[in-house]
Parts: sequence; C-alpha cells; structure tokens
Amino acid sequence: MKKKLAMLLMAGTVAAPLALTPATPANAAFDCGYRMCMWDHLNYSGSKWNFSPDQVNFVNAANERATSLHNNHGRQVQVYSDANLQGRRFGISPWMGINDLRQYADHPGTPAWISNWNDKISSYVRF
Ligand SMILES: [Ca+2]
Repeated sequence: MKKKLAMLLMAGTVAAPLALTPATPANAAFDCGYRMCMWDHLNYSGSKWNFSPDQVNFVNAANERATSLHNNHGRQVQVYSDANLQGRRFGISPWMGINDLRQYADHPGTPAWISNWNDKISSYVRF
C-alpha cells in the first residue's frame, strides 16, 4: 500500500512540470537558428520551414502557408506575395518575429483584414 502511494506521488511530480510548461514563442524563435523561419499556424506552431539563403525565389512547401514567422537574423527581410520577388511586398525588421500575420497589412491605412499577410508569402530576399 505504501509502495503504491509512493509511486503515485512520484508519477505526479514527473507529470506536473510537463503539463505546466507549454511551448513559448521564445523557444520557437530560438529553434530557428540564424534563419528565416515560417510556420503554418499562429504563434509559431504547425508545420515549420527554415530558410538560410539570402534570396529564395520560391518557398516551395511553405508557399502561401506562412501564418507566423521569425526573421532570426541581423538583416532586413522583404517578403513577396508572388514567386521571384514579385507582387506585393512587406518588410520585416532584423530579429523580428510575427506571431500572427493576419494582423499585418502591407498598405498603410488599409485594414489588415483586406490586405493582410496570412498565407500569402511566396518568396523573400534578405538585404
Ligand atoms: Ca497557414
């Protein structure tokens, strides 16, 4: 009986920290390395794509899927709505993470829900 109780208590101490430690954006950004990282869903979650080159003319599997991103690099990145650096463009500052691209519009004064960047990125260049 005492042995069973001790095992239950041990199990409790092991399980509790796992339940109380959700993934954080900071962790996700850290996992990004010195790269341009995109995630399919909000808050750096879902499928993840990492890019190292200074210019990517087509982001392949990530095409029009990025909903959050992290420019984990000391240089500015410009993303484009079409392949080969064409279409609408949007600048992302060095070391900047965006956890919800739905909130970002590329034309000042245009509501984000009209020209937001959710599921739009097809290419990028780093300056
Ligand atoms: Ca998405």
